[in-house]
Amino acid sequence: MDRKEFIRTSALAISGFYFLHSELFRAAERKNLQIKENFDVPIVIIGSGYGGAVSALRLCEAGKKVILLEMGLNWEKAGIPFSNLLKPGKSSAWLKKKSIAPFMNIFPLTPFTGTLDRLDFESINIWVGRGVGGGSLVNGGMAVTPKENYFKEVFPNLDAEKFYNYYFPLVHKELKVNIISEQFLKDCPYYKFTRVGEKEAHKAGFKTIRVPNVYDFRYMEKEFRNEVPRSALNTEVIYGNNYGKNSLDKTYLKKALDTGNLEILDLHRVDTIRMNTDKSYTLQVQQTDTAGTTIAHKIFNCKKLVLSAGTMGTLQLLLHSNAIHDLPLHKHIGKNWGNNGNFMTGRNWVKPLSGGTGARQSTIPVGGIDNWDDAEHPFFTEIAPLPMGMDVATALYLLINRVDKKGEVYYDPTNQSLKLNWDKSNTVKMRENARYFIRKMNQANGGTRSHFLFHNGFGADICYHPLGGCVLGESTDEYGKLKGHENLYILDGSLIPGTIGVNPFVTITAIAEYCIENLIRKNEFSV
Ligand code: FAE
Repeated sequence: MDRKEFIRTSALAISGFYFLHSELFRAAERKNLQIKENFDVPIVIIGSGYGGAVSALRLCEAGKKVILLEMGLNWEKAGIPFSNLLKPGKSSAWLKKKSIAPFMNIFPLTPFTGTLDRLDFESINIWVGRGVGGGSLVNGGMAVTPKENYFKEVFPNLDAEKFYNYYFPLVHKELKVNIISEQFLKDCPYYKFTRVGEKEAHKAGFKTIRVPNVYDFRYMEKEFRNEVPRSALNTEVIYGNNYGKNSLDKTYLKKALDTGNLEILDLHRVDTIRMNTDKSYTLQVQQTDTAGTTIAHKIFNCKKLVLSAGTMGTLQLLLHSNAIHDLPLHKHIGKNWGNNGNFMTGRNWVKPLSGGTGARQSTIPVGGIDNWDDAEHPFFTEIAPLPMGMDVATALYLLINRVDKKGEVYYDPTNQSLKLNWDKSNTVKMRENARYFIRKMNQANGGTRSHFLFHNGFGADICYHPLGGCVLGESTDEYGKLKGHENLYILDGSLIPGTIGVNPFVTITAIAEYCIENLIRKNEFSV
C-alpha cells in the first residue's frame, strides 16, 4: 500500500488494516475543527523514546505496519530550532510559563509543546523528554553500559553473557556511540571542567572513567574549528541539540521510517486504554496543537499494543485506565520504582584563582567518577557541565547510587493523578554518599559545598532517571508482556526495577532489543 495514501475509516470502524496519512488531519487542524474519528489498526506503539523506537524498528523490519503515537512534537518536521540554555525559547518547556531547568528558572515563556517536561511530586521532581525521540532529545547522551556484577544483581534471570556479547554491542552500534579523543579533551578549552574535575578526583583518591556518548565528537571538533554550526559548544542540550547529537530520530526511528512500514503521529496524546472482550484495545487519543489545545478526538482500535510512554507515562496510562475503564492490572504495577539513585550536588570555589571550571563549557559530559566498588560509599557520578556563559568556579555532579529503599507509584482517584510513595527516607544513603564525596573533594582540593544550588547544595529531589513500576518478570512475563493480558507489551524504562547503577538509556535500549526480538520470534505480533 502506498503510504501516502490516506484512508479514513468510518465511525463504525471496519476491521482490517488501514494505514493512516495525516493530510486530512492537517486540513482539519488548519480549520481548527474538533474532529472525531475512529481507526482500526493492527499494531500501535505509544511513545517514541528508547523502548518505542527499538520496537518500531524491529517490528517494521519484520514487515509489520506500525502506528506510533507520540504526544510531543516532531521537531525535525516542524522546522523549529531548539533553544540553548542561555536563551530558553519554544523547545525549553512542555506547556509552561517559566523555564524548568533544575535551577536558574528566571526566564518567562509562552506555553508551547517544548521538549522538556517536569513532573512535580511531593518529595521529588522528575524531568522527562517530550517529542519524537523522547528522552533522547533532551538527555546528555551519556551512553554507559552497567557494571556486569550489578546488572546480574538487578536482573538475575537474564543471560548476562548474551547481553554483554550481543545486546550491548548492538545497541552501541545502532545508537552511534563514540568516545572523545583524548587529545581534543586535553586541548579544548570547553573541557576544562572535565580536566579540572578529573584532576581533583584523583587528588581526592577517586578513580575516574571516560564516558562514551552518542554526540558525534568528530562534529564537535569541527564546531571547535568553526567549520560547522555550533551545538554542544553553543550551550545546547536539555532543550534539544540542533546538530551533533545522534538522538533517536536520527538512528532507530529514521531506520524504522525508511522501511516504509512506520507512521508517526506526533502531538497525539493517548489518554486511556480499554481492553475489549476480544482482548484487543481501544485507545482514546487527543490530537493537540502546539499550544496544547485539543484539535481532534480520536479512537484507535488495535490488536496489539506496545506501551513505551516512559516510566511515568506508562504508569500514568495503566493506572488511570484501570481507574476509568477497569483495565486489568497485575498487583505489582507501580511497585519497585526508583530514582536510579539520582542525587545532584555541587561545589563552589573550585580553583577560583586559576580560571575555575572554565567560562566556556561543552554541554556533553565525558568524565565520570567511579566509586561503585567502595563497600561503604558506592556511587558513580558524572562530572557534569555548567555552561553559564561565564566562569562560576562551580563543579556540578549527578550522583547515581544504589536504591536501598524502593518507592511505589499509585493512583489518586480524587485528583485523578499519579502519586508517589517516596520521601526523605528513600534517599538517606544517597545523601550520606554525597556528603562523603563533597567532603573528600573539598579536603583534597579546597572549595565548599555549593550552598546556593538546590537545597543548601543537595538535590535529593532531582530525578532524571525514573525507573521501574512494571518490572520485567514481575508484572510482565520474561519478555515484557503484561500479566493478565494477551496483547499488551511494556517496553521502556519501567521494566528496570528502580536502579541500574549508571545512566540508563543503554540498558533500556538493550532490554527492549532483547524483549522485542523474543516477542517477534514467538510470533506475538502475527496480526
Ligand atoms: P522516554 O525516552 O521518556 O520516551 C517516552 C515517550 O513517550 C516520550 O516521548 C513521551 O512524550 C511519550 N509519551 C508519554 N506519555 C504519552 C502518552 N500518553 N501518549 C503519547 N505519548 C506519550 O522513555 N540517560 C542516559 O542514559 N544518559 C544521559 O546522559 C541522560 N541524560 C538525561 C538528561 C535529562 C535532562 C533527562 C530528563 C534524562 C536523561 N537521561 C539520560 C535519562 C533517559 O533520557 C531516559 O532514561 C530515557 O529517555 C527513558 O527512555 P524510555 O524509552 O523509557
